[in-house]
Amino acid sequence: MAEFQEISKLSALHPKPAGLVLQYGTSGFRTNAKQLDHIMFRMGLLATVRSKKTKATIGVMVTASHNPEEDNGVKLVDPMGEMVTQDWEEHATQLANADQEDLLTALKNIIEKEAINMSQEANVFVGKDTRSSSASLSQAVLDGVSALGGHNYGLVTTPQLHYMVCCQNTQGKYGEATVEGYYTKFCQAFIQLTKNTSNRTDDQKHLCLDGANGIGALKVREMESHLKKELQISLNNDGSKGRLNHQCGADYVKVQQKPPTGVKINPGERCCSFDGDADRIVYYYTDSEGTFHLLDGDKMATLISTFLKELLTQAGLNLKIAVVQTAYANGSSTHYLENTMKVLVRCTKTGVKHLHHVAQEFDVGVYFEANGHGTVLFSKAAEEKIQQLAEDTNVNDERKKAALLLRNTINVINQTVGDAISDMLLIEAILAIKGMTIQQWDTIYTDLPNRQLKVKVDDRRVIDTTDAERRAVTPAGLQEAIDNLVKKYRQARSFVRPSGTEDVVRVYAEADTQESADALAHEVSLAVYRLAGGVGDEPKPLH
Ligand code: 16G
Ligand code: MG
Repeated sequence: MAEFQEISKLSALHPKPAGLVLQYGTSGFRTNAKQLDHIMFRMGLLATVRSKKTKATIGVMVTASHNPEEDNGVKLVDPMGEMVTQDWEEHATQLANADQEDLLTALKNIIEKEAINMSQEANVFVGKDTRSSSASLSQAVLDGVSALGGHNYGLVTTPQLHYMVCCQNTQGKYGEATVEGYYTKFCQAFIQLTKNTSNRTDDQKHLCLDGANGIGALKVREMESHLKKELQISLNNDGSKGRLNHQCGADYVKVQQKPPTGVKINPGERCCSFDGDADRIVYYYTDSEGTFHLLDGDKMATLISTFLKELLTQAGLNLKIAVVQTAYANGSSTHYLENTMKVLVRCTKTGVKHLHHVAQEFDVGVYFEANGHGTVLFSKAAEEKIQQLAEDTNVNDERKKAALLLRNTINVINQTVGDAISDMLLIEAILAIKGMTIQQWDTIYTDLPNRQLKVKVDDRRVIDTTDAERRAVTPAGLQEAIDNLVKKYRQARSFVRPSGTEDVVRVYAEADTQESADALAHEVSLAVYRLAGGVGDEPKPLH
């Protein structure tokens, strides 16, 4: 067929380096940008056949999120704005690793296996972040999509691309499939939510933002006028000078537990950081003594679920709300949610797609990873009930008010994927409505001291886990060793898991004091090193 000849011709322009093997990881392919040209072309092909299969628009986002500037990556977005399904992740890996001369066969295998009608039209939305390699790599994706009806959105945040794919496939019901439509939808909802919060001072409207020198900074600047000064953002690390994710951004702040460079922070001031593709956010402040306080995904999940639960009660709506976390959630947050807030908490494997999936089981599913990826999902039935109540003329003022707030809350949230911009607007609105400072939010519960370490091993796949990654099944003896170490400390918990994005084993430990958490993390690292084939020097104690 003519299209296959065309593919052959174009693929010669995007050759695969011999011997290179890459996996579709936790969120797509990610590595040094120099190794990705053929992957991009092939993901353009795959997105096109995925579009034919689903008879819907598919998204391709070129980004390596919080990784350094020299890396890049690519991930596929399914019709409702969610991550691509697991069987197609496998197709992606197959196609990516086919030798140059086998590419057509690999593609035809997928087409056959999925029974794809090649005469079906295709539509692919392509987005990219601000990395210098993103321009040519997204062009390689477009070459793969070639002539088949791709739409190039150019520079967008990852969640903006997810949003636009969803808008397109719901014929505009979710909003208009443009960046402008995105700003209009979320900013209008924010303004509605905050309009009756009387007496907000300029201080309360002010937010200090670290844009990680990435796409989020650019897009916040574009969005600003839509906020009508109801949120006044001082934008730092806007990409005009500094390097992407370099000593700044959500990952740096969370891992280093300190403020980003390039930002002057006044004591008590509310601050937040995005990551490089703006699908992740953390909040923080420094107190009058200069001590740094981080408010991570767990703190956001708690604030949001408390707010929603109160509104649902006021509205008299009997909807099932749950919080979805991972093993990294601080033990204090889980304890607070279950025992004080009395909300259902579920734990899943690491990675947004896993949390998203579980959150879909509830009327209201609030999901957050501690690292700041997260959002809220409302079931169709829940949205309808809220909508009906908001329009009902026979309900009392209190219920009505709660229903209207819930309706606007739904509209300020990007339900397709965790979104730093939308999460920021939601948190800002909740703090405004509750008249709460960041310090008051921080004192809802106190985090247990914790430590994360990495251990290099010969092959991290020797570690297999169960129970949402909280227990190791292999290698033999490792879990027992961890259990025995945990027993030595108070309020302690520890687990290990192979990373999905780096060639390391990750170790997490928490306990009643920082010294204990550090000691436990070290001892567990040693157990991994000894029982799971550690390479290089033995892990050293932290103190
Ligand atoms: C990716 C995931 C993130 C997860 C992280 C874990 C998405 C969009 N991103 O960045 O959710 O927390 O990987 O990394 O799913 P690790 O496996 O190296 O610990
Ligand atoms: Mg990211």
